[in-house]
Amino acid sequence: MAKPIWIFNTKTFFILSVFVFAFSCSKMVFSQTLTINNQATARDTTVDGSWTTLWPGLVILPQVNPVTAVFNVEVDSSTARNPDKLTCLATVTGASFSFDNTTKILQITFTSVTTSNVQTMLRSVAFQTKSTNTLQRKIWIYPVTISAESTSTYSTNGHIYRLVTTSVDFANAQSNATALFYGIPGYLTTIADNSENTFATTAANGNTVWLAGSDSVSEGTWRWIQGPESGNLISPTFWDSGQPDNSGNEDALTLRTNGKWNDVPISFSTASLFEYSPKAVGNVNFVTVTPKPPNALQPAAGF
Ligand SMILES: [Ca+2]
Ligand SMILES: [Ca+2]
Repeated sequence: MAKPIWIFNTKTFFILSVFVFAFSCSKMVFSQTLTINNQATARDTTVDGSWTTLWPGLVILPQVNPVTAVFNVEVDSSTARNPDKLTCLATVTGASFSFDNTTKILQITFTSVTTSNVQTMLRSVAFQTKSTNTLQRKIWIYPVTISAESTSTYSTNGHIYRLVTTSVDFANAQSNATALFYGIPGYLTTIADNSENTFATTAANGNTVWLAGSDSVSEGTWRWIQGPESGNLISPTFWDSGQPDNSGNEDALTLRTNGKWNDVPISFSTASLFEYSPKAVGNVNFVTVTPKPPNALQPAAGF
């Protein structure tokens, strides 16, 4: 009878799907890199004039040693008030920090530090203000440079580019790009101009890499499909001679080793260049300021 066979096949398919999904997840775990894994969403902290830690539960997994990196913690300029201060309360060998009172940026530099000590240092980041202004402060923590991976930072836009040489198809490349890296999700690289294209070519280090472009929706109309420019028409373009040729139906974009672009089938398999906009999507802490009682404050001028 056809019906029982159909049910059996559906069940088999479901069970196989579960195994395939579980296997995929286990692969993802192995391909993960240093990740601030519990800070993907914004936090809320209340401060009262004392030094208060902002990310006391921050976790970095897995432990990949050593780490050479720079992190920024920044009070958003639209919310910062002049008495606002940031510091690190911990002391760690190989780590140093400085606070710029004008930009309200605390910069923490790690040189060959264990991930455990990076975690200790970042957990100790503290905020203090003597301001009576109760405006909610918006504070980010984000990586500026990371040398533990094949990454480079483009100073023009502050974005981090990460080369992953494992060859995968277009769909997997997009999926892998969004995995958290130091607590921030990425995307396949998008190119804004010739300078960024040159930078990306150098970052690709002799590999042909996926970019976030596609014309699968409308043949010949190329758009970015990931990242801040997702949905935008791609302009300018840097096609190699004779490209795009849609040879055999090619709807995905690659950056060749010569810095020129080629359209390829989505089933093509190659390396990836991930892009991260750390400041735009870094871990945010919304800080509520609760001033101390009036008798603890200086008297208002004129009274
Ligand atoms: Ca095409
Ligand atoms: Ca082509």
